[in-house]
Amino acid sequence: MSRRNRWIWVLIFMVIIIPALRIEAKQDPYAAKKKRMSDKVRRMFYHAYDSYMMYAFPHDELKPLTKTFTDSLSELGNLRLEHLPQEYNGSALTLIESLSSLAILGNHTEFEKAVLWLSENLTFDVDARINLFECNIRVLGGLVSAHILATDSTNRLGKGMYKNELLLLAEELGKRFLPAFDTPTGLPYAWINLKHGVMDNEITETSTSGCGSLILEMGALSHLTGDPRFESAALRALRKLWSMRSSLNLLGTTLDVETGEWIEYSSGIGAGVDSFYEYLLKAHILFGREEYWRMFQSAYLAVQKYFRHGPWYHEADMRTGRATFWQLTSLQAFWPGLQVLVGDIAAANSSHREFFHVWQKFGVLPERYLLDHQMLHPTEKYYPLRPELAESTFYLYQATKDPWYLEVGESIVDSLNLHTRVEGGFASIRDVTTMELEDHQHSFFLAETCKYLYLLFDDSFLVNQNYIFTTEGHPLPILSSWHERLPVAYIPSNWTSVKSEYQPKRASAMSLRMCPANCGNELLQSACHIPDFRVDHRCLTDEDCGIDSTSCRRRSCSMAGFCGLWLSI
Ligand code: DMJ
Repeated sequence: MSRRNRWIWVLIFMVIIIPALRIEAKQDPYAAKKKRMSDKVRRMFYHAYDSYMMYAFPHDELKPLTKTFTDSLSELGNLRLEHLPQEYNGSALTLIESLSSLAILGNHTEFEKAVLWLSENLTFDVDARINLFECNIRVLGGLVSAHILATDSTNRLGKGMYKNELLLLAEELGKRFLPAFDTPTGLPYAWINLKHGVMDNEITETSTSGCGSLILEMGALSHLTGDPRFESAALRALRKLWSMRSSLNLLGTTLDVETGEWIEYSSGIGAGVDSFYEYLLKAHILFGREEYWRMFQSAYLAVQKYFRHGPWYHEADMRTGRATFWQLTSLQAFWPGLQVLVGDIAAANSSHREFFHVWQKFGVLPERYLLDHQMLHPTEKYYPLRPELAESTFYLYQATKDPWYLEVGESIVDSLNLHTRVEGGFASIRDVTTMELEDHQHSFFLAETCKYLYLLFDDSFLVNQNYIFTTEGHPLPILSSWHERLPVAYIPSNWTSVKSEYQPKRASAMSLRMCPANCGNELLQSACHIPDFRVDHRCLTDEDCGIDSTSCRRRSCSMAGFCGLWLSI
């Protein structure tokens, strides 16, 4: 390098690079840590993904210890690819589940390869009995979300290469779901055969989440295809389910789809119910219907009133509200994330801390912990790489920017690498007391666990975008064109729902009510909204907190120093 060139480089370094680094450090003192951690999570994802592609693809899921595969998911049933030998049962499930994560990681090449492969090889015209709920959240949700990501303005796919094949597949699958809803109650069967519809003597028992959390995927499918049948079927089922609530606004866990009667009256916020609550709120955010919000609000208040005990959530009988089972389950850890969407940050923070304490105690979250006996459930000591704690950590960091959540995320990443990483991928834990492993890498590890951990440290995918994540972590964009015109009765007289090109970026749980159109193209805010004193929502006293845009309630300052909505019942 000549002396002159050297001087030019020194100059560039001093004038451009050093100030840029300073600005970056000033803007985000945690930038270096976030970069280091997002790289680490990226490597985790690819270790899981590459291992799947090497040892299991195109089967459903990887068995990382034996480096083999599994298709016979008891939860999901079997799908089958047409062009493969008859004895082969599989749907490349993990590949479908990885699509949106590949897009979030910015891997356009692999995303394109996967989309094109699935477009050519996936079929649903198969004699296979599948679980409606699991197939909906994993396969239909994966396809719908990937279709949207394939057709948005980011040019993830080469021009002209993609001709809506994933949407056509999703539509085909959605049509095959429809016979499940053909019951006297409109509540769908839990199991359906993709070729033959509901089988003779099919079981009539299903769960609350099984029939109450189909609306995001099926609603999105209706909006994308223009065929209203998917959304109608899911909405009819949801309305029927809601009509079965008790006078306390509580629901049970299992029910009969033919008679519409409850089978299990006890319920909580975990297995069999969890995503029902999640979908009421998220459906309101995605489709703008006031009806979903009213259902959610009543359901949420009932949960806080009858299930909550300090930071814990026990189960209760829907008829009496009396506590039944005092247990913490791994699935419940999604709840703080949902509370962030509601704006109930304080409650979210306190439960999240307890879940994290349990994680620290065992190294990961055990499936079930008996709160009343302070011990693990004797047969449910496993940890199948579930995402829920990482998911809530991501939401809480988004809402508060409190670096504590970065610490939590780092600790989750470290535990996963320490206890579950093996040469052939990531293995589930059979027993958290011995850390004995189990030969299974669930597809949600790629769809959710890695995704939420990555987004915690690198949320560039979300900048200037507004997505809602399905219960399986597949992003769906919030579009004003998907928002129903609010029924007249629910529009306060001096407000209007503004439809403009600016709205997709601004419609969110916090800003659904728009101020009158005479705002012009200024930032559209709720008519009642008053922003917090500081943009990072930190506070010293209640006076630093403004008025919440959705509920028009005054926010207050938490003990941890964050503005939030405090629900008092
Ligand atoms: C995922 O398949 C979904 O999040 C579902 O709603 C319940 N939990 C599993 C992963 O734990």
